[in-house]
Amino acid sequence: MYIGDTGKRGLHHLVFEVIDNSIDEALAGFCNKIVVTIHKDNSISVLDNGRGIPVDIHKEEKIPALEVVMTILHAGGKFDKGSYKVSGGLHGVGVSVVNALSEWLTAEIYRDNKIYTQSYKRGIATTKVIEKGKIRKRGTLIRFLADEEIFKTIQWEYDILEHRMRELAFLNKNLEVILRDERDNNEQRFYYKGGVAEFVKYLDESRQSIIGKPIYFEKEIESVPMEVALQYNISYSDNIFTFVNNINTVEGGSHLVGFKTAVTRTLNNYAQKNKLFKKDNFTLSGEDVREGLTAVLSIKVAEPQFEGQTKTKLGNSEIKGYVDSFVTEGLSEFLEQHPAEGKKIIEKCLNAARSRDAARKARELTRRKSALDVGNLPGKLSDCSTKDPSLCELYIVEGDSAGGSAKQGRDRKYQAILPIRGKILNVEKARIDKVLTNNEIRTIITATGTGFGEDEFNIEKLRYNKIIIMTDADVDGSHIMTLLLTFFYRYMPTLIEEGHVYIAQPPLYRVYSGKKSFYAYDEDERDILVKRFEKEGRQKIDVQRYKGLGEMNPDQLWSTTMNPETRTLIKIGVEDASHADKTFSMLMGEDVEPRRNFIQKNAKYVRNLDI
Ligand code: 0RA
Repeated sequence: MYIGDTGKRGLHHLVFEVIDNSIDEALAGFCNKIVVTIHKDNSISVLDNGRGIPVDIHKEEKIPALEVVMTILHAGGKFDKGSYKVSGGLHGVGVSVVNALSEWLTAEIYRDNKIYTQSYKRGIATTKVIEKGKIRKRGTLIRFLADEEIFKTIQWEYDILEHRMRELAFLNKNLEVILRDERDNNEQRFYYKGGVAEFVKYLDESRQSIIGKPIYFEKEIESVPMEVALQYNISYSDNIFTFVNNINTVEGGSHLVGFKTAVTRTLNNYAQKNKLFKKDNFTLSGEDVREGLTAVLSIKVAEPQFEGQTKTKLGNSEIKGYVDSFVTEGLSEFLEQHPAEGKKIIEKCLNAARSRDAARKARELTRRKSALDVGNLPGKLSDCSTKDPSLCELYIVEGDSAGGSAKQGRDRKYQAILPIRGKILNVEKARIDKVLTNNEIRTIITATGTGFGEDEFNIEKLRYNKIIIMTDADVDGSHIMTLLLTFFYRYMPTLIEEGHVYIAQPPLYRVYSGKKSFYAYDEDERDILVKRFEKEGRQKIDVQRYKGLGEMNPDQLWSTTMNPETRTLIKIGVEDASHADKTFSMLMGEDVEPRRNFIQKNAKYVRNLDI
């Protein structure tokens, strides 16, 4: 049984589990609409127009099937609900688990022109299955209130639900998904006739494509339905997302291997056949053909084997060949029919190959100079004295003056300070060879000790357990923050995935009166502190607003932002790579409009910005 945790993530898994059951019904071809409603009392409901959970008496348990599904662990699997049941470690625990973790839950079933209902408290039935009236439609409605004694929070986050609902609508092209929020009377409808092609278009919204609309094809081989969309854009990174039974296979697996093999081979064959290479014996590498590629591959597998640390790696070996021949066939056909696009794609790949060559030379050069070698630590780095990485922290600090305060204020035993000056390079717009010649970036790579690039990066060599970004709480500061996060996300993603990257939270205000002084991290806190002083009857109350870290003296910086006993750090996680990716390309990319919208929408929340 896996719900994950009792925090925000675990809470949202509850509703995803319920939705998965409706999705199974959709995959079996009996349901094409799902409505998720967040109610004012923090309960949430999922309504589908499927066949309705059966209510007849279960042969073995001698109680209605509905009650079996709702109250007996793992009962879900006993029903043959359709061939592509979601399974694996993430979902598929069964709705009885959701029931057990809910203060209350009610199920309403529309079947045989009747309404049936049953209620539960903390997983135990409090009523029988009751017939409640007549109805013409079919379906299932599940509504529950998560148990506050189990979950730290039971507040639903619209954005998390929105993201998964949209994803499900992209992945199931005939499915209409509606998300309602009764807390603010908001409603969104997700319905994409184009399926994963529209998914790719959405992911690349703020990137410039080189071939117009995405290449799309679908096919079923050996009862494995497959669907893929690909698009090339002018950026230098690749974004390939793979799904098995609607589960994001973050760790990849046999389907991804089949996809990559097919793309590389097909493009090489095509270019050779059409004499698009200057030299006859030239070959494009996998990296070359993936530069600027955005793709979504979605397949349905009857008995998926999920492996890997987070059970998001597809293990079924037969799938590699199916995906390979599917993609080879579809992509070859596209190229034959669209020679102009084919030529553009090959040109793009050749450019990538050239630049990779340049990067290799740049890297060799830097290696010779040992610039990325730890033995040659940058002069600006004030290292800590402890050598045990698990205890060490690296503060990357904006500006020399704040760097100076941090250096004096720190605990030099385990805190290292690396001041960086000005804006670092926008890695979203630069190629790898240019990224590597940028001084600030080289300094950061050297300081971390891990090396760089697919072959050399080694997390074992990481010199600090925590890498903490500390910038001013102003526009420049948040820009530098975003640039740094983009850099880590694009070029050293393991650091983020393994939870080594943090954001420091310096206070925005100091509220003081006489000798008493307190720090406030936002406007609300500031107002509360002022009110408290007023209640104490103090006459002279002052508020200092910190515009930059440099305004704090070393002691203040230590006690507010660096002292592990009192500081607040935000740990950066990649909740969802596609979301982060989209956000970064939007924040850092060419288009101004979506960026402006994002900043306006998030300005208030920017202090809690989590990718
Ligand atoms: C078992 C059998 C049948 C449908 C379902 C389960 C079912 C479960 C859920 C959960 C949420 N929505 C659902 N919709 C259907 C098929 C019964 C039949 O043959 O009519």
